[in-house]
Amino acid sequence: NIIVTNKLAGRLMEADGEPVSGQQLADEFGISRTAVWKHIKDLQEKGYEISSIKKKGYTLTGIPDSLEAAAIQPLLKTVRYGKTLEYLSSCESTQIIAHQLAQQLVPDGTVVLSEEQTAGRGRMARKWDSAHGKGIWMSIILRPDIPLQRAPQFTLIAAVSVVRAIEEVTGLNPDIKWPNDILLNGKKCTGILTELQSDADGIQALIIGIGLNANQEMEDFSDEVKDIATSLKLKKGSPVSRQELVRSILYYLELYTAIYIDEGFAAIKLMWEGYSTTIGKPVRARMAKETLEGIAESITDEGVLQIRTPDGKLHGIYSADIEM
Ligand code: BT5
Repeated sequence: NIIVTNKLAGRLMEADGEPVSGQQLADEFGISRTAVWKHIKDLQEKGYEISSIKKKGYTLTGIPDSLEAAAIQPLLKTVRYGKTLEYLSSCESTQIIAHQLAQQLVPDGTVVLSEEQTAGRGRMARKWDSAHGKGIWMSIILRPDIPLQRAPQFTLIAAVSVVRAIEEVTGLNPDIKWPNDILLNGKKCTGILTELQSDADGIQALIIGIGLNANQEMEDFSDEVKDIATSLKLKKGSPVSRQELVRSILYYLELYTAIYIDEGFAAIKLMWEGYSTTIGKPVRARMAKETLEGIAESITDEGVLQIRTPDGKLHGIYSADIEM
């Protein structure tokens, strides 16, 4: 029954503000007009704004700010990504759920979204601040047929996809800081975490975690991140649509992944370099065992950062925190 309710919501969303008559909905869904009316009531209780005008029908005038499948899927422009979508109001981490789902043979492009994470994580077991309903806390399960060592490139593919989506939906112009930060005026608005499941046959699943600060106010951030974090709303001065952002991120991620699989990393690398604040700058790279200072010269075709130290040597950095 909830499935019919959701499909009906989708039908009204696709009508794009035009009224759809109760009779037409009844015919399309093979239910009575009274049943249609009950589904409409259910939707209204969930926060969907639907007006009904005699002889014309039902018009959708507002959708709740939720990331549930019914709100995301109808206007999705992808072929596969997001077609299977697990939505939770709260969880420890969408990465954990995605890892579990990945073992159950869910399809390429399966998405996990949660309104809140109680133990959101960054790289190296760091915490990720995930206030309820304010951001996009999303994990995407991909099953690309690529060798293990190419997995880090997906962090860069995801970063370019998120930047394009932010530009498209909000008009803001974020930068990328290698490897996984997206910044607005030097403050972090998005972090990306790429994890994988592999066996002797290679990669079974890539789990791409995206944490995007959408509508936080300053007070929604914990003291630990207040000084280094920002949200799209804070920068733009008005709320942004999380639903449109999710759809746009999935659209670009599917598109750029296809380009990457067909043509290799070169095209993605060009876009990435266009958005990067890191290349050409003096940087300090903190790694687990050492710290290097030098000029960030380029990224390789594998996505490895090349730093030239003052002694003229070129160092390939696979993972680090970059200070500029
Ligand atoms: C990251 O790690 O930037 C990857 C973050 C990935 C989060 C997503 S949310 C969906 C999925 N489920 C998860 O549990 N995780 C993924 P890293 O580069 O290690 O940066 C972590 C650091 O960023 C922290 O140590 C803080 O300093 C800072 N930070 C934490 N929360 C933040 C936030 N909401 N906004 C900006 N900075 C934050």
